[in-house]
Amino acid sequence: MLLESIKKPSDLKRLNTSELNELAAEIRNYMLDVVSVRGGHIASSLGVVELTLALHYVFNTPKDKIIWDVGHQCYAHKIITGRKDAFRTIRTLNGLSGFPKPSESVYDTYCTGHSSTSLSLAIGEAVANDLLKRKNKVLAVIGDGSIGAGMAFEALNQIGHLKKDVIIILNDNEHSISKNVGALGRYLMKMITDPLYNKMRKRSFEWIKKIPRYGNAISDFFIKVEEALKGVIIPGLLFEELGIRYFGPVDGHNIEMLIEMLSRIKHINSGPKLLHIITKKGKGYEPAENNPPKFHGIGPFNRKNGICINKNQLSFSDVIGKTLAHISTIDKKVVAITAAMKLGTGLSEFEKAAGGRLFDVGIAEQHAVTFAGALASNGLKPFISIYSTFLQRAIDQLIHDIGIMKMPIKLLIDRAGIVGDDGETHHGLFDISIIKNIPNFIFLAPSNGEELRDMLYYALDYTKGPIAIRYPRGSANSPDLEFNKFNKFLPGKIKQLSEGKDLAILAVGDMVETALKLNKILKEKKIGSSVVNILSIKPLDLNGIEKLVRNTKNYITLENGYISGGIGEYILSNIHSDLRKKYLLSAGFPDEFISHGKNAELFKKYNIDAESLCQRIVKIVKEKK
Ligand SMILES: Cc1ncc(C[n+]2csc(CCOP(=O)(O)OP(=O)(O)O)c2C)c(N)n1
Repeated sequence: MLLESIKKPSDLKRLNTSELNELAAEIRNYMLDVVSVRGGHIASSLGVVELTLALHYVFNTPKDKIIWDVGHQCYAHKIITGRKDAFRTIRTLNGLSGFPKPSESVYDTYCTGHSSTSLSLAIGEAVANDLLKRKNKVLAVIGDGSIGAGMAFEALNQIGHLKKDVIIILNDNEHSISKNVGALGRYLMKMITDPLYNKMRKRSFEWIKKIPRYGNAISDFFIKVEEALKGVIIPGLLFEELGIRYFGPVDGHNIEMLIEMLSRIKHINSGPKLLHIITKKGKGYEPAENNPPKFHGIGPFNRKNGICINKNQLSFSDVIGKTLAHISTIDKKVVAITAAMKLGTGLSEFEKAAGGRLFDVGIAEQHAVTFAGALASNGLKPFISIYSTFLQRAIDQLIHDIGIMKMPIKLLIDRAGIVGDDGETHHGLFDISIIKNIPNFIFLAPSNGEELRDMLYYALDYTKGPIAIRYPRGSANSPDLEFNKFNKFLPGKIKQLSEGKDLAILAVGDMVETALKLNKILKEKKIGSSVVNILSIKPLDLNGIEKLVRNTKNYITLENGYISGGIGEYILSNIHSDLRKKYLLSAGFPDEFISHGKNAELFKKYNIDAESLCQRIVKIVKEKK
């Protein structure tokens, strides 16, 4: 096994091309072994094995810096940078992160997880290099999906302007998670298939082969000649026009060619360069090659046939897709919007029913929100679904383009709360504190699929302003739900689920389940509790809460979000002052970034599972006496 001998990237340098290819196969095999058990972002990682080897072979990492955009494709990088054995623990509590993390390794330049940050980081590095008189190389590896995001364009704008020594590797596999969308994607596709571009590709490779690896004066001369020629062959080439020298497209699975190209590009010291490589998402594993969206981010699967191991229960996202699919047939004003997350948000179901009324805007959360605002202002009914963590990108749009003008969008906040194995870049812990503070919003949190469905029907006909609904990852606990029926829902009313005089448990969203478990455990200790499902974060039923708390000895709040700025804090500062002394605790997450692990493990770690809460309550009550 060659892999056993690779303890650090410099070990690659003694391998020849055929050994590097052998190593690539071993890495794929190992990755599949681990990820079929742990789950993870296998398709993107399988696609960049050769690229990873070529980059570490040609460049002098960690001095030269590789910045992986999103970072979900970093598995081969982790394996060859001294973390081969630890890779078995990926995405588990206290194990390796599924994304680059500088605290884990000097080879991980930045924490990433959200897309399209690599180009800004790279130009920042390059400017710092200049100012600090450092000579190292800076590389950003960005996919064809991620380069379409606004933030990447903003960085390209500056990169082309400043003309610093930045190397961009554009990893083009024609996919974001699903098939890539948008005009830039179309443009890249044209480059790959158009005969004119193909001619230019050959020429680009021939010319770069003529650039001497050493000797700046000579290479400058060759660059000028090549530039003049490129200008004649394809005057409108987007990147060239922006001031970024374009090379490619080349086969991203051909290690020899990658090494050749990268070695020569490395020695062009002036100005930004972009190497366009073509890869296959899921390369080397047939089920993933055949279905890249399924294997983009996947739970444990049977390695032999690619079938997922966990049985599919109806998730909150499924409820969204199925309910909206039905609603779309009865109301033609309904449209749905996704920012490159059609599958994860359940909206592929809507697409089947409503076809042209699903808009996938690409990785463009900010644009998605403002776009939805304009649709709403024209009388359409936009349901826009975004994961809580990615919605952080669009906070200004929610305030400026939606809140102020009371645009009646229906904002579906998926993966709200902790999301488990993806960890700190992906937990959705900020939305409560932000959205409940934007005036004019109604803000709801169902605890199960039935409530979510009823809220969707309510949102359909609500036109006075925006409605946001937050719901977690995972099972909606509503197995036989029907989507063409609903119960009338009205915001601003709590729902009491049990009665007890000792403690009021005020719970939001998926924490209602924890509250019910807690109620049972407390009962065994002869402590009676009233469990309350808050349902409506805004307007909050403060009267209902006060009435209930008045009749119980103490109260606590439970939410899947940060304590600071959360609902518990809000209730404590707004509840009648007489009742404040009944407050015991606000359960939620403390002021720190929450790492990865199973949700249950994380709740336990932060003492917000039912058993820990019971112990905390008993202790506080004792201390109070
Ligand atoms: C701001 C943001 N929105 C959405 C996502 C979810 N997401 C993760 S990877 C990905 C697709 C990236 O496509 P591409 O850059 O082409 O990389 P590939 O996986 O195809 O290699 C998306 C949409 C994200 N990470 N960040």
